[in-house]
Amino acid sequence: MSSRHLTIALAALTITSSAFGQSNIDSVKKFAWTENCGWTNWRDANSTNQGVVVGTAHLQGFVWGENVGWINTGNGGAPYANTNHTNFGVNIGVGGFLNGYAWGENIGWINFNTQPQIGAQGARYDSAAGRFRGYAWGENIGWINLDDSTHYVARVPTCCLGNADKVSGQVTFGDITSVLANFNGPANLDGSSVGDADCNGVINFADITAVLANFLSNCP
Ligand SMILES: [Ca+2]
Ligand SMILES: [Ca+2]
Repeated sequence: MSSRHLTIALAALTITSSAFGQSNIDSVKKFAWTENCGWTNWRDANSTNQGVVVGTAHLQGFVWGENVGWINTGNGGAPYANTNHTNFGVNIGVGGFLNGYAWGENIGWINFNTQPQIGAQGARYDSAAGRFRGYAWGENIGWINLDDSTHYVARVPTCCLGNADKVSGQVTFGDITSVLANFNGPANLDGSSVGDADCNGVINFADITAVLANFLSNCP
């Protein structure tokens, strides 16, 4: 994708009024592929301030399509009734399956309620894995692939204090080893870096303290 094109377009976002809060989409796992329109970026709208937020039962915020412009997943007034242009949006329903519509400024409605048509491949949010799966359908652009094994959209993992190695299970000596092995090393601000036991974007003695304070606790 053209990063220059993307940067200019993102800077040009003029949508105002709603206070969305920062996107909780992962800084690396933020792209989904559309069969006819290329990549979509779920995180970086207005420097992440209006990117997609995954709530407990709904989405809100904006996706940027490199070739199709803005796609609005909802204004946060959930659950979305989806009966007209003032109350549309994407809800997270039973089993994580999505329902409702997003609106693309240049491409019209995108239907996330695809489970009735395609069953288990319906668009859904897999809360255990913290990522989207399945396929959404754009009336004018065809399938949006949320199911790729490499290029998918994920939520920033919730921090489990002490879990420096980011491996599920009990907090153990392995987490201390992980802090030491990455001590003072670079870390992502979203807390996803191995070694960053307290998820604050730096790896230091505080991470050793976090491991010890949570030793043998369980992390999902
Ligand atoms: Ca661990
Ligand atoms: Ca830290």
